[in-house]
Amino acid sequence: MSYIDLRDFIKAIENRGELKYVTGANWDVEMSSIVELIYHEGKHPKPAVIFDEIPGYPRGYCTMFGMLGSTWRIARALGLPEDNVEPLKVADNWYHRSKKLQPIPPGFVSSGPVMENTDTGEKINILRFPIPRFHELDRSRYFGTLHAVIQKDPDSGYVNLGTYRVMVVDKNHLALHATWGVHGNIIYNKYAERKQVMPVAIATGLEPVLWWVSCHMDTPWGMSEYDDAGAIKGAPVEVIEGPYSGLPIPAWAEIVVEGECQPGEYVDEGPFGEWHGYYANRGLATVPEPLIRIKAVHYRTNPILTCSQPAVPPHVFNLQFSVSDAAAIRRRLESYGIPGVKGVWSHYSGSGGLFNVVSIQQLYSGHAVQVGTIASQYPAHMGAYTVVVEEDIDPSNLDQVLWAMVTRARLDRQIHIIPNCHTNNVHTAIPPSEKMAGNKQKLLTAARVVIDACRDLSWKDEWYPIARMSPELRTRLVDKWKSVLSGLL
Ligand SMILES: Cc1cc2nc3c(=O)[nH]c(=O)nc-3n(C[C@H](O)[C@H](O)[C@H](O)COP(=O)(O)O)c2cc1C
Ligand SMILES: [Mn+2]
Repeated sequence: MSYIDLRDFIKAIENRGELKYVTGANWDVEMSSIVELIYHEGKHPKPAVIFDEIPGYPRGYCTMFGMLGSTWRIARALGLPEDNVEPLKVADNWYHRSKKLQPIPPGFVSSGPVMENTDTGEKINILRFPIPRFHELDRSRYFGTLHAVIQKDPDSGYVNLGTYRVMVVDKNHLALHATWGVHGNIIYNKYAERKQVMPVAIATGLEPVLWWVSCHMDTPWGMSEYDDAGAIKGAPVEVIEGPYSGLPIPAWAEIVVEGECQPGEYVDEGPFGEWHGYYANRGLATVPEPLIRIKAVHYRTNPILTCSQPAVPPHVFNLQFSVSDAAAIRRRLESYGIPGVKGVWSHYSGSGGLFNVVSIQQLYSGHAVQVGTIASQYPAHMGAYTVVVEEDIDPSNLDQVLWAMVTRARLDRQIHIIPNCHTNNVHTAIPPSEKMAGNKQKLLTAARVVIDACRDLSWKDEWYPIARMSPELRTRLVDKWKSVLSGLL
């Protein structure tokens, strides 16, 4: 990989012309909202944004948003070809590369840049960093939004990295929000049931591969995201044994917090605007979540706090989920031995993960339903629509997908509602009253829908001809009528 840390990656972004420096923006909703404007309303490719000279903070204490907000940045981060960075091409390249990866465990080193400064005891003050408050209705500032929460499974000893938002409680306490079913929640519950203290580390200012593996659902339970990151990087991730937690912490991160959760210690968390554009846990009410007591903060000189701004899509991290989910779904279909899959895309206006399209060459009856049903279960935590289209439809082109949906499906037969699938407490169509039993959260399920937008193979010989110009006519026309068409197409 051509970069070792975030700073190296930033240099490459700058050389490419995809970096924007902004000075003078406030930590209180200004930085995040500027990013929201760019990502919701701006033109592609959208820049990574570094904020410096944040009022109340020393020059050099920066934040960075949009690390992987363009297809070129994703391609560069994952070691993919950079000549064609069309979204579907990048997803396709990632699918082919990800199939061949072999895990590489992390390598321990005695020290690294993150140890340039360490605060402990009275010196601990998490607010020494320009931590944003992200949305106008958020109550608190969030330290962890583009980061890894590092925990060890007490049974197997495997080390998990996951992006679970981390709220500032006060200068030496944080709150952890790991929803049901995510690996960090499973691990937390094990310590809590045994009434044991859980060591935890939070690393931010990550290089892009560590961020990629931490926030996507692709790494299975029991496999360390460190090993997955090593596979992508082609070399072990350098880690230091955290002096206060015993956990392996990334040597090249910008900031690492070491801390612990005491059994039974909770604190009010939220509200926080989420990835699908809503305050969806219990609306604007707070929810008790595990408290983290900070034991030590390690950081580089002039640290860069990396951030994500969840918002109404399209937002700053939708694109990377489109690429990751597309490849993950395709590999899962393949692992079932299913033939004929031509392409997969997860639409970013579907919040990333909630509107997924698979194109297939139909090879047998029921093929589309088989594909759709399996694909519908990824991502595991929450799902909505999976649309299966034929191979003449580009799954990333919503115009084409909609055309197939409205013309090729017999609606009474080809929309399949699968009830009782897993969902979690941030489902936006379940009212708050149904999420609670007294003051206890209920376990929830919800339906997922498979739309088979493929023509029925059983009368293939009679399919209505398509009134679409042939590729030959197109090529001839574009050539002959260049003078009329140039600038119009
Ligand atoms: C910006 C961002 C914020 C996220 N916040 C949370 C969160 O607060 N809680 C959570 O459970 N998952 C959150 N996720 C999703 C998890 O990171 C994702 O499910 C990941 O797979 C978790 O790792 P795991 O599979 O090891 O559990 C977030 C993802 C992103 C990109
Ligand atoms: Mn995991």
